Amino acid sequence: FATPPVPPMRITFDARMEPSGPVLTRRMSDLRGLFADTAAWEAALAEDPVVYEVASSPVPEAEGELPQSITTIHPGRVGGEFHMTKGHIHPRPRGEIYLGLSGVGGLLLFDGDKPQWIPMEPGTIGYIPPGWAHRSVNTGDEPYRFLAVYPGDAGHDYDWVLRNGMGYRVLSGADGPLLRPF
Ligand code: S6P
Ligand code: ZN
Repeated sequence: FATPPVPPMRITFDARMEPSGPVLTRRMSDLRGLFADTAAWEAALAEDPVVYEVASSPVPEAEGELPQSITTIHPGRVGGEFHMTKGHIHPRPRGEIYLGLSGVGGLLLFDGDKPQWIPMEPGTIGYIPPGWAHRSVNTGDEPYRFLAVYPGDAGHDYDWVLRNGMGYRVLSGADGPLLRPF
C-alpha cells in the first residue's frame, strides 16, 4: 500500500443523499472545450453556474481500497446539450459501478471505437468495464445524483476525453435525449 489502509467504517452521505463530505465543485468555467456550442458556453460564463458537485468518501485512492463518491449534476443545457461531467478514463484499466440515486440521466461510455449509452434512474446500476471512458449526463429537469464505487488505484485521465471525445453528444430532443455522433 502506498498509503496506510483505513479501518472498517460506516460512511454516511446524509439521509437526503446530499453531498456532505469533501466536495469538489465544477463550474461552467471548468468545462472548457467540452460543449459543441462554444458561443453558448461563453455566454454561460457570465453567471458561471455550478454544473456538478462530487462528494467523496474518506476512503483513500490507493491500491486495494474502494473509494466512493456521490455526484450531483444540476439540470441545464448549453446550446441544447445537456449538463454533463468532464468525463475521464482510468489509466489503470479498472471496472467501476454507478448506482442511480435520484433524478434521471445517463452514462455515456466510449472505448475509442463505439459509444454506448446507459439510461440511468434511481435504482439503476450502470457498469463501466475496464478500458471504457465515461461521462454522466443529466437528461431531466431536476438534479441527477448517483453513487460511484471504483478501485482506488484506477487514476483519472481527463485529457483522453479532450483528445478523443466521447463518441456521442447528448442533446435535448422533442422525445427525450438525442444522441448525436461526433
Ligand atoms: C470516479 C467516478 C466519478 C466521477 C464524477 C465526476 O472514477 O467516475 O466519481 O469522478 O462523477 O466526473 P469527472 O469526469 O469530472 O471525474
Ligand atoms: Zn471513473
